[in-house]
Amino acid sequence: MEQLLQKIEQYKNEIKESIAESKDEVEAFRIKYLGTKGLVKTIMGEMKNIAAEQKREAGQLLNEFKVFVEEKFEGLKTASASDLQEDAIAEMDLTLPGTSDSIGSRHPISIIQNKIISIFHRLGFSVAEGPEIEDDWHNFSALNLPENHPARDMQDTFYILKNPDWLLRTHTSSVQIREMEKGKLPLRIICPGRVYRNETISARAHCFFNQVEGLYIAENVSFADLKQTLYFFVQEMFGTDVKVRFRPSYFPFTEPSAEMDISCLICDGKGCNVCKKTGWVEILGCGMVHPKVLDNCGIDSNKYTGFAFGMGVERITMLSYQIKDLRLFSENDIRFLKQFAPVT
Ligand code: 2NM
Repeated sequence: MEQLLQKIEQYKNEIKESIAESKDEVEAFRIKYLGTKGLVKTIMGEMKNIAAEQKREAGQLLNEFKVFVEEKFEGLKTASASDLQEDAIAEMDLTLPGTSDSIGSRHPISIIQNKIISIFHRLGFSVAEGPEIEDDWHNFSALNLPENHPARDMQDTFYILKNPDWLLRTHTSSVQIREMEKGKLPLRIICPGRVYRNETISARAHCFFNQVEGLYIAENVSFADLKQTLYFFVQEMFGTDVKVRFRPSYFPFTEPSAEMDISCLICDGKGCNVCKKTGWVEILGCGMVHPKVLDNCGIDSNKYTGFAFGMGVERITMLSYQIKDLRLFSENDIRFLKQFAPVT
């Protein structure tokens, strides 16, 4: 027993001093002390030479010794690992430029839609939104589209077959009807959003696209207010050099109605493919809200007047970035999308 105690003390001192400078040396320590033929196993074998009345005490001592060796082994392992790490850091060139994360980019439709919203925001318009699945009243009837109007045709409108009173909205005017029905005047809103029309998909048309429609209703709103508002919009959107013209037009929901052209940005009005050699490109439709529409929404058309306008966001985006095929907007080709301003 005395002998065993002495031996253990001796080994403990030896082990305490052990160092390991590499993985191999750590492994050598393990084999020497903790392996199947290692010192701990050997010394455990000496239990059989211990007198029965001392076995209990000796067993405890040996166990403590085993734990001591295991703890030393764990210590060597972590020390050598952090040594390796320090070596790696020492070899690292901290002056090299970092690799930056890819943060993606805004969709061009979103960029232009946000720009349109911010221009009208400065004129006191706020954003209103509504459902994409609409009923016949908000999408057609309230807007003075007669029962037999071609726009209601199955060929242009996606109807929800389960309930033919329901459809996918064909313009965001339906949102404006909902806002007028709330009865809070004056009203000054723009309605951005996706609309649906059953058209053959081509470079210039799609079955879904985005619109921004505007509406201003108050006492004494005039066509001059409409012209000045849209003129301001065009200058902010395309710059102060661009020219505008209004042409008379027809919509069931406005009277009088007009379409607005801007001088062609591509050829500066000289004539090219984009403007079909006319020097002008159409960018929106507008007019004074038809008294019948106001009445349909419970607004007194003798007291109030208003103007409205509607534009296609895809069209304005194509003009802004010279994009020739609007199918690019919905195909999610990363080579196209990554060309636009990064998200900030
Ligand atoms: C256009 C052109 C002209 C329009 C009318 C209305 C409403 F709800 F007030 F009657 N909203 N939008 C309108 C007028 C839209 O888009 C080419």
